[in-house]
Amino acid sequence: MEHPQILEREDAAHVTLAPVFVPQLHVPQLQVPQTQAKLALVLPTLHEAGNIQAVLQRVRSSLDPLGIPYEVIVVDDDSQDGTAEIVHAISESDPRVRLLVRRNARGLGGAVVHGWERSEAEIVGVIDADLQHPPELLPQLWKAIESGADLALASRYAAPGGLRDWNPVRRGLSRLAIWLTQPLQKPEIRVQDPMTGFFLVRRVCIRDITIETHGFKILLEILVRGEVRSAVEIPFSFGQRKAGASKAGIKEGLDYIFLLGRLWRHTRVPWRTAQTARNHLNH
Ligand SMILES: Nc1nc2c(ncn2[C@@H]2O[C@H](COP(=O)(O)OP(=O)(O)OP(=O)(O)O)[C@@H](O)[C@H]2O)c(=O)[nH]1
Ligand SMILES: [Mg+2]
Repeated sequence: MEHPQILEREDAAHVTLAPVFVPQLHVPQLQVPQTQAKLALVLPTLHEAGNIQAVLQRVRSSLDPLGIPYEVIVVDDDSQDGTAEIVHAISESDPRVRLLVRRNARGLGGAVVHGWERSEAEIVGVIDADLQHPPELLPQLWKAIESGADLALASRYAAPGGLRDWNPVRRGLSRLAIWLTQPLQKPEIRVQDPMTGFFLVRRVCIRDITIETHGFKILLEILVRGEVRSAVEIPFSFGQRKAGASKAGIKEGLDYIFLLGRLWRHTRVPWRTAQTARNHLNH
């Protein structure tokens, strides 16, 4: 019997190999389960002891029927009002609820990024903890992502959404703030509510950007600087906070103006070259 020759790479090109008979084995088709993308939903909290139990209950009741892997991450900035203790007690009986306490940091945007960075989930999201965002909208947002959207947002401006209880001044300022974003937004994914605090996004779309951690409006930054190719708006009515006080004030307004300034500068250079900094979201 002739032994197979070991050919040098150069020789191999000149050799015509005889066809080899490979017996066809009839292996039964194995059903390989599709790996389901995981959701990490962050609830940023600052003094939300009066709301956190109810919101966690409603979030879990909304996500459970979907049968998806998920984790709910409460990022509390050392509220000292019992918020952390309530979340800790719930997390003892449900490991999908996680508590992260930041001791020497403040800021909504930073809290959200902090939570996203400490998860491996492919889909990340955020919802306010004061029940102004109805958790019952989560299945619709999730379905939009599952159907292929890069980003799904709960929109106060897509009809028939609304700002039920806002006074005319706040309504006007909100409209003005949104109008200012129009030239910044990419035309192909321009949305009506780029400042909502309730949305889900594919992690891959934000892995190459650094999100400003002291901002209040991280969605706008994601829309302008991220790699989002499609966005779906699900309308909803913005409710009243159930308990506690608002943290949105003059400082947040000023932060927003600075954010617009930075994003204006960003849009003057090509998308790609502006995205040099990498953050830790790059899983
Ligand atoms: N961890 C953390 N969470 C914050 C901070 N500021 C606000 N939050 C949370 O972010 C969410 C939104 O804050 P709100 O004060 O309700 O702001 P808003 O909804 O724009 O304003 P209102 O309509 O007046 O309630 C809530 O869940 C807050 O508890 C912060 O500095 N750190
Ligand atoms: Mg609120």
